[in-house]
Amino acid sequence: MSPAEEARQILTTLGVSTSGPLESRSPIDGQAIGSVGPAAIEDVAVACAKGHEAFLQWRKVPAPRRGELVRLIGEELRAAKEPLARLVTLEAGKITSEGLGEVQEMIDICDFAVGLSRQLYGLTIASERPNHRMIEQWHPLGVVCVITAFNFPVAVWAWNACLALVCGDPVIWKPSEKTPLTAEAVMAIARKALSKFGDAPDGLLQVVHGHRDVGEALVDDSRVALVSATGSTAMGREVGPRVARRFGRSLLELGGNNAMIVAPSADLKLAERAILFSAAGTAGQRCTSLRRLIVHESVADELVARLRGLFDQIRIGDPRDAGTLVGPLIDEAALEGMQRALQGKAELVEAVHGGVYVRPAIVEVDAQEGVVLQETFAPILYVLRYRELGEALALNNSVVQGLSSSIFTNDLREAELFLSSTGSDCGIANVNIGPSGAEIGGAFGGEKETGGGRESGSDSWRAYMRRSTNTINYGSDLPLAQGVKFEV
Ligand code: UN1
Repeated sequence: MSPAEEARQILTTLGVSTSGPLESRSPIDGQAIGSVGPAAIEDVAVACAKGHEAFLQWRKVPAPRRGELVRLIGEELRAAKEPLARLVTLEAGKITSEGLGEVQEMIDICDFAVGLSRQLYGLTIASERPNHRMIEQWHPLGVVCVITAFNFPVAVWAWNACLALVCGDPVIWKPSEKTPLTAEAVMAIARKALSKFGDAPDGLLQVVHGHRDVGEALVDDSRVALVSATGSTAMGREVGPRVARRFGRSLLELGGNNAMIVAPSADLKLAERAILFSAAGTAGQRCTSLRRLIVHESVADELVARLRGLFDQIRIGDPRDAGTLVGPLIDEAALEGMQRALQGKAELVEAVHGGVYVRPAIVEVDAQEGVVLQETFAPILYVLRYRELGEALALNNSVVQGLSSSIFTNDLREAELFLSSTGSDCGIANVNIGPSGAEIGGAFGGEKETGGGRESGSDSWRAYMRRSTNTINYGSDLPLAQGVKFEV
């Protein structure tokens, strides 16, 4: 079936009907599979006003009741898992298993957020004054704008939206203009949950489509309390200062240039599998994709030879076919980026249907310089060699990005050093697994030009709430802090 026909069927099943001048093209064959109407700048202001109205209501709903809405969203996602995953495959080009994995990631964060809705704990703090008590409470923050990228067209919304909802915040979603249909599908699924929930305010979950101007209008609107943006470092460099100018908050999840160190004691069979998935999986289009392999010289020849053999066997093609491991790049521009990095040497696989299909590349380099320092959103694995672990750590850390990293070693000292304060400087550091494919339970994000934000698990929820510090005097005196005397 053509992607267009299949998309039409899925959209009908999910009850989505859209039209408009913003076309969505399937990377499978480069053909249009549907379209949506982009928002006008005035629509953004209306969305923000509606969002703010919703906030005034939603913040009064008890958090465990807000969790009930997220529980219902999780149920609807379970019911729609298969068609939504297929739509992700059609619109983003992910293989079937990864499309399903992405929707599972949404379900997982729903479960996490439901539990969290009863655990938005504050603190009790010892006061220095007699008959005083200090506490810290967490309150809803306001409208959250979620800007997402094409490569995780639905899961990243869920990481943000599920936490925002239980924290008491409405969400306005600006999806990538390359993946508007999956966003519409998610909204249709969410609407089912909203109608079962009953009395949620209008404007609690909204989507606005469009290009840069729409994103900018959202970023500049002072009713948006938090802008959570996933995308390139260049995008974050624009968004961060714009939000800061109006003293809004931002949560940035930007580029990665993730490395793996393979030490002499590594289990090479395990390392090979991890490298294959993290470098070639998702056609190298994850922010966590493995881009730099730093291998000890004693195992480099053997490992690189084995990897070349494996990379030659990778089945590349229609991501819907069983057995395909690597689907298409998102578009021609992605191919241009890959060609720039490889000086025109990217190996094109006979275009199965008219999409852009490339063979993941392995490039051995002598030094970490030039393109190796940049994030090219395509399946290119640079290989560097090292002699001493200190050298490998320095290579791992001497790029401007700081998202994810990993080491393969069976030496406890090396593993612990890698995870220590003088080891990897990334937000994510793994041992004996690759840098990609994180679970939702951990905080996700990275340092340096990756933007510093943390989404998803652990205590990332705090970014979606405001902290209130309260001191309560239950005595009949008024002692001042620091022993200050002030009496007439
Ligand atoms: C992204 O590429 O923007 O850790 C997110 C991973 C996924 C999320 C990637 N869970 O690879």
